[in-house]
Amino acid sequence: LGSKKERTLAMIKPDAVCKLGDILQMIYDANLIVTKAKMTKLTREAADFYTEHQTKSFFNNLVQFMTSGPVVAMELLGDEAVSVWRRILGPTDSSTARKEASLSLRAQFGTDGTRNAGHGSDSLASAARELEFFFPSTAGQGPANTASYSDCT
Ligand code: DGI
Repeated sequence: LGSKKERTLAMIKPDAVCKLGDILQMIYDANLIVTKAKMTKLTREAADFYTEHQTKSFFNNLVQFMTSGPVVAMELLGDEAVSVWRRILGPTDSSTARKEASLSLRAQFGTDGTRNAGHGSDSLASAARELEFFFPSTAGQGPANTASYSDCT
């Protein structure tokens, strides 16, 4: 009673794929379950994913960053998963995140406002759209799997 199971789309951005282990621990500690996962290198799909931002000044930087290496997309399931995962991420700007008392994912692994380690759907409606983007229920499989990643230093 009082719990609301939700599904949300979590994405680990290219700058934090090397930290996937730490991030899975944060997901586990928050009582969220990974119900789908895919590592993929986005190409022009990145522009479609961020289509709402296409008129913004930072759009080109954003797409360039998001296509610079593999991302890991996951469906997370749990009580209030949308807001719980957003809380784990912390503020959009990693510098702002580092000023907060709690050590969010972006505070730990992000660099600035563009290179900010992760993404999370901001509503149930966005989650439905973004999950369909990465894990389509019909017509194809979405962005292709990337077989390997070996760039961690
Ligand atoms: O949901 P968020 O990822 O926290 O934020 P958002 O949906 O408003 O923006 C999507 C991404 O676009 C964000 O993760 C990084 C980039 N972005 C958003 N606002 C700014 C930005 N990048 C820069 N450089 N400056 C911004 O103001």
